[in-house]
Amino acid sequence: NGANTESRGACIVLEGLDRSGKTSQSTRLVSYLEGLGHSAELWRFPDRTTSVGQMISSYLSNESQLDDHTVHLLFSANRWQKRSLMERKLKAGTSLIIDRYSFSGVAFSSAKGLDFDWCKAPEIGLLAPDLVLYLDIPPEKAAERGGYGTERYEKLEFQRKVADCYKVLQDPSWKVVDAQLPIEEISKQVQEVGLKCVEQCLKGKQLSLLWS
Ligand code: Z5A
Repeated sequence: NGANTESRGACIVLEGLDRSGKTSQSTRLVSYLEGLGHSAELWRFPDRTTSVGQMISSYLSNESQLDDHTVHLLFSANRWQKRSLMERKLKAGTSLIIDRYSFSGVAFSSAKGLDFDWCKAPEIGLLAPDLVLYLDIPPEKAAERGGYGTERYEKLEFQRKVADCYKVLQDPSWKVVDAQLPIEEISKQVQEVGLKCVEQCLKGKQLSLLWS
């Protein structure tokens, strides 16, 4: 019904604390969709391959220092760098499974104490995902998984604050999955809602923008 509801790929975002299993689950979802003959790609933010992504990467590994506002805008710019490609891929029928997106941007920066609405502002106008899968795990349990490395945010106290900020962001459309279940069990749930979303977008669904 109408020119704006042409068949397209789905934009599916996985969010959650560090070690919640986003990478494992997004990889599995892409394989599953491809196995069914769908065109799907795995994306992640930060995308460390772009020029802005390299600045973020050196900041995360503590090789450089940046003001909190500056780094927030870099994370956002990193998404803006990919926006037009994202739109082209979706319109060409490829589904994008994205490991972290604007929600990470707002959750991590507001956990540092930056104003919540200020954090949301630079994300306005980016493509809104068709589905957000939130891998829910208590920070203490996530920390037990192989322990944290040396990256900047890999500390329990900070992850607790991030978890609280994610709660503020969460809306009823999010699919919350218990990330403490066995990997296979989580995959089944992710595949079920993921496939439904892909099929719905194939039938035709209008692209929308953050935050509306
Ligand atoms: N950041 C930001 O500040 N602003 C932004 O806009 C964006 C990001 C986009 C980048 O992290 C950092 O940037 C991140 C947020 C911030 N900082 N933190 N924290 P990243 O994306 O490069 O790294 P990560 O998200 O922290 O990834 P991760 O540590 O690899 O976690 P994961 O992808 O969620 O989990 P995983 O690799 O799939 O699994 C972790 C381990 O748990 C692994 O050993 C698995 O085998 C195991 N695992 C997974 N699932 C299970 C289950 N179900 N049971 C038991 N064990 C499991």
